[in-house]
Amino acid sequence: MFSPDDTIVAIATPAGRGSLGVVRISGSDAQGIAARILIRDLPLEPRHATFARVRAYASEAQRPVDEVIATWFPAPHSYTGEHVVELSTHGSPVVLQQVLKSAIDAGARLARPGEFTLRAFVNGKKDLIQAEAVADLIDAVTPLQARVAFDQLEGTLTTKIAAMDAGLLELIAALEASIDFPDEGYHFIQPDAIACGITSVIDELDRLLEASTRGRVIRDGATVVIAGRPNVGKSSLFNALLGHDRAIVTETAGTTRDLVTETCDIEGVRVTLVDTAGVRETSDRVEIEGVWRGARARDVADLVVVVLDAAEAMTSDDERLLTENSNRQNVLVANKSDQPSVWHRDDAVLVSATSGDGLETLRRRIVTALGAGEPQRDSAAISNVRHATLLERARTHLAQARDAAAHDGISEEFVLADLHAARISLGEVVGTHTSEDVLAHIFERFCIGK
Ligand SMILES: Nc1nc2c(ncn2[C@@H]2O[C@H](COP(=O)(O)OP(=O)(O)O)[C@@H](O)[C@H]2O)c(=O)[nH]1
Ligand SMILES: [Mg+2]
Repeated sequence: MFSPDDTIVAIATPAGRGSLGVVRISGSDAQGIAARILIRDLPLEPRHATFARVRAYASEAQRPVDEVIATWFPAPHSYTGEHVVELSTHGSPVVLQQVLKSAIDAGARLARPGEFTLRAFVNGKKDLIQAEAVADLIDAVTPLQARVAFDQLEGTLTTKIAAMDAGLLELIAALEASIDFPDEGYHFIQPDAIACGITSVIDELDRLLEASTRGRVIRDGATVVIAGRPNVGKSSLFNALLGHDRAIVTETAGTTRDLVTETCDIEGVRVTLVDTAGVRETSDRVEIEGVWRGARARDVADLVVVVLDAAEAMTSDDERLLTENSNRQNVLVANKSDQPSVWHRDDAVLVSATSGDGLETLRRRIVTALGAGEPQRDSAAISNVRHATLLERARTHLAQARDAAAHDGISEEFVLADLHAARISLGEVVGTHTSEDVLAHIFERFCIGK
């Protein structure tokens, strides 16, 4: 899919104007290309930041286009594991394009999306989890997302998987020895010991999978819909959670008629917050449409925040909304706590959208209900559906292997087949067993220059 022998080049910094921009060149001819486009008598020294000028290579005049700092990272001590030259230019899109063109004219090929990181993977600088973590880290919009991605980049998950794989390899070795010397029966390992060894790997997988809901909510964010009858303070609560006045608030019932959507950071989780029209019987056509849209939004929400007015008796509209949302993931809010309450429910968070009382508790309740609460100590978060699916598959094979091992008369070959299959699934997570299609799919979502 990619030609691995080309020397590639791309602008590594985002589109737009800045004080600096970076052009990255990687491949066997990186130095040669740098020598052709830099106006400089001496070759670059390894790992030294060197001042130089870049020329327009193909033009007649070969006139200088910018002053740059050039750094040469000799293979294999570079991001990609190949020779890499990085040019820090002035951050003008025009200058960056000229430097890029000059490198292409001097023999480089424009890199495809993710090609630098793909090369890092192919050259063993990063496993697949870490390569994917690079994309996640770049895409992160909350500090928590960045932390989870960075942990994976550091290899927390990789280490866990390597430990499980080593455990399985040991069991496989013992079982294979038993097969090679059939007269000895289970001489090298007892069935109990096999089952026990498999169980400890299954337990470890379960811990990882348990933490995966949290990881996925952190990585992908969640949609939270605010519902309630008119005038209970939905829009006020929406604004309070956002921290600015986005939705219109008035004392007139039926003010909000369309969905109002904003993203915000709730305890590190990227939440798409949706304010809806109040649920009530109405003959106003616009309001009917609004109520219908609100119902649709609740259907697709990860969580519904049902707002009730603590200062007023509950109505049949409230009751209906409570029943309707009881099967959904929900958090109940008793709003207007600054006024005397006329009812009380243990399961509702007492909040005042106008004074801000109770908002902290509400934020925590939302995050907990989304399954993204405080992490277990020392847990590596699985944030990626691909990882979770493969780990589930490994678990299924291990459960089968354990069953087979527990049955007298089932041959070791069956146990072995499942243990091997489990190792393959684990290997796919890290990237030791991964098809080209999967790789292409993963690297597609990178931007050019990464
Ligand atoms: N005292 C008090 N009034 C509130 C509170 N939250 C909202 N309100 C008032 O209730 C009315 C309706 O608020 P709004 O947010 O538009 O409700 P919505 O129709 O559910 O979106 C407005 O007059 C708000 O100022 C609160 O916590 N305390
Ligand atoms: Mg409103």
